[in-house]
Amino acid sequence: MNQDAIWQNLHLCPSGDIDQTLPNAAIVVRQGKVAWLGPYDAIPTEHTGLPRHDMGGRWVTPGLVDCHTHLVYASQRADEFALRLAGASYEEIARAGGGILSSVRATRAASEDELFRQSAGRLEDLLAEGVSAVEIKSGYGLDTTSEAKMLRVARRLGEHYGITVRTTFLGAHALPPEYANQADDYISHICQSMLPTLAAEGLVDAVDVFCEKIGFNLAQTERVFETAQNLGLPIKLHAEQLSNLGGTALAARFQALSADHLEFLDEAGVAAMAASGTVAVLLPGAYYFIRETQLPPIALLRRYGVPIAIATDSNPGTSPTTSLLLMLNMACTLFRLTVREALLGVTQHAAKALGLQDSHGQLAVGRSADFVVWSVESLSELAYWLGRNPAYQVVRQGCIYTSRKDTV
Ligand code: DI6
Ligand code: FE
Repeated sequence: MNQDAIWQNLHLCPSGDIDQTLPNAAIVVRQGKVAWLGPYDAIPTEHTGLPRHDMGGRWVTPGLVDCHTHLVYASQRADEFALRLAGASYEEIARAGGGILSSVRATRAASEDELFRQSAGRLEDLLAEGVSAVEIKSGYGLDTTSEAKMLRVARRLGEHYGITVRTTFLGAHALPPEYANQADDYISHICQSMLPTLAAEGLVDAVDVFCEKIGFNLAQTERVFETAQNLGLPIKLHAEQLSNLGGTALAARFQALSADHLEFLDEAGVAAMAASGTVAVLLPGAYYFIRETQLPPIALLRRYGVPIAIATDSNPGTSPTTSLLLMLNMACTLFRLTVREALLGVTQHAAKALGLQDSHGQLAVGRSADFVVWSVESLSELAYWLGRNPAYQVVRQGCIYTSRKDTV
């Protein structure tokens, strides 16, 4: 229940930057928003009559943001995982009609309620770790009806759980069987019909393309971007995940919110991102799960000052995870990010990757009271535990969503 109250006795990290923290702090919540935050001793008198929640000196961060997911889909692909363990590559499976297309078959066949039910379970895992905003892509429907179904489910999830969901249209994820060997025709269908229709229904917040040898080429990607631009929709891009096609530089030309994956990104691409203010979204779960060995160019991203975000890429083929905290650990262990970089990557920078930097990723007066109280001795523990959730209390819009006994 939403009740005006003071959360006190906090070790507060309001910006998601672990170099900026405030001991013995308090947050005043009124009508689901942060009415005030600062040192406990300085709570303005007009608030002092409110009920109190004493957090015993625990750490508090803003609600986390998962800025790249394919959370809505039906079934799973554990059989394909077994094939890969036996030696088949992700690309071989995709070319043989498995991979994304097997999720397309299952997602098309599922009713909207069934799709909601399966996806809700995954979303609840994220929420339990303190995620309060999530991006959800379409891309397992690949026809107007099924893409609309996915996007409606994404919207319903946001309403049902009272969280921020940003929907991204990823119709150009794979070639549907109806358009086999006719990629240009499928792109025309997206640009002339599918995307304008879904946008008119208010289902699309951003547009993404899988720009890859097994996805869509640069010219096709550009056509989708032009359509998005004409509709006034921001763009994102799956780029340089398996090879370097130059998609990132193209995305930067369109002032993309983010370019994602980026293992094969070169210096020219990094420079283009820096110039356009595009966020680099790194997805260590996919890197790990497909046993990639090419590391994203972290040193270059740092040198050019490109903001780095971290996300789950939650999807049935290459990143079947529902833990953003596990991604924090992997970003540090696999990509050698610092804990500070990783935490900024799931707060401030993740919000920017969704165009939500003015409302999410930081705690400030007037913003929604979305925060997480952690049972940890230091914030490094958020990246340290391997598959453990130390969230003590998750608060969204001033409501306590989960609260559990301290286990530390
Ligand atoms: N890149 C990915 O890692 C996922 N999609 C994409 O464009 C994989 C999606 C899948 O295999 O189902
Ligand atoms: Fe993805």
